[in-house]
Amino acid sequence: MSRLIVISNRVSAPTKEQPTAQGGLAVALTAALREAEGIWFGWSGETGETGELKFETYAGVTSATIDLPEQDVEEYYEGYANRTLWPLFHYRLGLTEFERDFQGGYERVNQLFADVISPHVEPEDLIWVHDYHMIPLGWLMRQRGVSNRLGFFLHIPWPPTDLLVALPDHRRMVEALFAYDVIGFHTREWLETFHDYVVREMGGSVGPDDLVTVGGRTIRAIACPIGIDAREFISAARGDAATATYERMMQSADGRALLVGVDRLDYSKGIEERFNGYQRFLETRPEERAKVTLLQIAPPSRATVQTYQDIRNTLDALSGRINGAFADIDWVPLRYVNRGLPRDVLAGVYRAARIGLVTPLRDGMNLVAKEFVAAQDPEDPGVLILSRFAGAAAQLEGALLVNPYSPDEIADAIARALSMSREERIERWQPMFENVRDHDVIWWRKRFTNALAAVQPTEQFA
Ligand code: GDG
Repeated sequence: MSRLIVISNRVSAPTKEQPTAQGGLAVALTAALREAEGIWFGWSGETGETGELKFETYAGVTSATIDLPEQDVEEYYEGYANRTLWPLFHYRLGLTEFERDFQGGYERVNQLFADVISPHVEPEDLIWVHDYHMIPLGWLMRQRGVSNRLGFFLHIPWPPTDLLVALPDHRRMVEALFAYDVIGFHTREWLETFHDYVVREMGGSVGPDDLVTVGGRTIRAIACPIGIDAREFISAARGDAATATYERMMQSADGRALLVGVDRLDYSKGIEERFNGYQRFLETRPEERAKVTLLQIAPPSRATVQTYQDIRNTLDALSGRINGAFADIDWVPLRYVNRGLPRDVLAGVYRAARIGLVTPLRDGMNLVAKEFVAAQDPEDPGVLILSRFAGAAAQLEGALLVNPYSPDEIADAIARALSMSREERIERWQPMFENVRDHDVIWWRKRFTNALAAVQPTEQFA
């Protein structure tokens, strides 16, 4: 069997300090790396100047991390990744910052990764690069003589051509993608917007079997939706910590229906719009007011970036206004928790929820929607209210789909979910549950790595 090399911005393989893999992606890749005796490369999250990889093997998985100089962290990570590509790829041109320094830092770090990783590659290795931080890495590794099968997976949306062309050097970035043999997107929608760019901007063509050709180079571009570690999450939702949380939640809800939102604090997640929708619900349906409580969990992320500080301030103010306007002596309409909770506690929170509110303005997939579905009681499941702009909407057809920009649509969906019969809730939930269970993160990993393993190394790079 070929070795698997995984490369991503951050490494979440288990280590001595953090012995269990955190989150579905980490679990899936860790399992694959253990089977294939592979290595996971990435940034350590620390600043430093040594430029050397630190190897650690723990529980059968090897990770190799590197510190980055402070300037690189600012320009590559906080700059190009978080202030240029992230907003642009989430359709937020107004929030996108275009700075040459950012682009320079991005190129420098990708060069550094190519320099330090390439010497560790063996001829039969399968190499799988992840996400927007590392788009040019494959190309740079090719320049260093790496002729292996190379795959790339994008975890965020692929933006429409008319937006992408606002990025200086957009064509060079997409050309670099053609150094990979297989590239993966979560949905057909993102795949098709990629096709559109290739045809319109590069004069390329789209063939059968997911083949895409530009000039003399043909690669496979596939839709490959990520899933969660469904088995783990279903059992976590029935475990002791989740059950204790469930009971605590039900007691504190005191007979009211619980609405739950769980998101990294990020403007793409539509938390502000969700609060506006909830406020509209409270305004327009006074008789329902004391029957509901919204719990929003939002651990801060990317806190050094100004737009993230702005969204935090906005949400602090908005949650205060909603509670100020509607709270009673014995009822608070909105509980806004600004920190993360352990995964098994989260599973209990989902299970106690009558409604899961997942309303991103744009999201590559959205795993919270799938976790919510997995955690439900099959005899009495809650209702998922899901943004039509989340990649997950293509798979979770039993959700109430909403346009998150419309407070009225969110308010109407809340009202509809509250009055939904148990029979209808089960009917909607069952096929979603089967989808989440069958298309889990292991399925996703196998679909991608099988596609990559099936590639014949091209002469061009051999
Ligand atoms: C990117 C793409 C794509 C959240 N709060 C807590 C917590 N979380 C966990 C959730 C979930 C994960 O974080 C978030 O995953 P998402 O998919 O919702 O979003 P991103 O972080 O933006 O991920 C996204 C994903 O990559 C995978 O390809 O789906 O579209 O943007 O697992 O549960 N976990 C814990 N405590 C919290 O308070 N333990």
